[in-house]
Amino acid sequence: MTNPCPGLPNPGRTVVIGVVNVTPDSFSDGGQWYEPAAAIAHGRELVAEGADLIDVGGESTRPGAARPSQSEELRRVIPVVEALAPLGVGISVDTMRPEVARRAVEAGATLINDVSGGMADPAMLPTVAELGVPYLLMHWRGHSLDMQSRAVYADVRSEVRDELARQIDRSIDAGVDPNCLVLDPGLGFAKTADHNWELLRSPTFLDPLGLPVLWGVSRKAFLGRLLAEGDRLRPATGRDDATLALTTTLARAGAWGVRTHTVRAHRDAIAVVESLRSTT
Ligand code: PMM
Repeated sequence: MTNPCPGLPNPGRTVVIGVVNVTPDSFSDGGQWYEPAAAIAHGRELVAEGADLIDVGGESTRPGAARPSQSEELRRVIPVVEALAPLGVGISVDTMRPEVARRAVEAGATLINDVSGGMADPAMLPTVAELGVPYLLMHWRGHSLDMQSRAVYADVRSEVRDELARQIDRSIDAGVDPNCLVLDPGLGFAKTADHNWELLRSPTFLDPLGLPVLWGVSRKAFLGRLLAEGDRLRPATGRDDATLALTTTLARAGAWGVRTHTVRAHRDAIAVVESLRSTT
């Protein structure tokens, strides 16, 4: 029996993380929550819908995106974390920067979601170890500006698994509590649509690493392509039903969590999955 990590939700079903992108340029919600007041109101809605965690991010990671400065990222994220933390829900901060992670935890964040898995900044892993909060470690090969040029794999499943295993070792070497690690295969990050589908066809492929797994599929471009009419990708907000189909499949396969832009429908789908699992 391992010691649970304080702050890591464990509700006995798949966790739902609601996304609040405080950015002008995220592909998935088109800058709708860029103003702090709008972001805070949206976070409150997601909490009311039953989110287990709210993931607050100030940097768009859409392919080709340029990075905001650290001060701009702090300006976007911290007021939203401060406003949502008192609601009692867990707050995750989606950042690759150790200083943003630290300031967000001081402002009430309870989990660090680092899409670079500790690779963007060498100070991140020691900072996470010092802060002692759960750490979401995603598979990553480089910044958004040119990440799709790194989407080259002989065997995407084993390469993603091996690269994550290396980052797990680095995290533990830096002092991060292994009970506080959550993995994420990083769909869309240095991966083509075919790579994403290949990983999704084996939803337990990271199980040998022995850690909880979160999937971020919500509204991603590979769903837009799947649902395209001719050359026209289905717009991001028209991808929620397909996202829900994946949540159902992933929850059925035992995923620890899903990261989504809408919450209630995902909680409902997970309730159905749990009821099917029930033996009574
Ligand atoms: N995807 C995005 C941003 N942050 N974090 C994790 N852990 N996993 C993801 O798949 C992920 C992420 C990009 O999508 P968005 O525009 O919906 O935030």
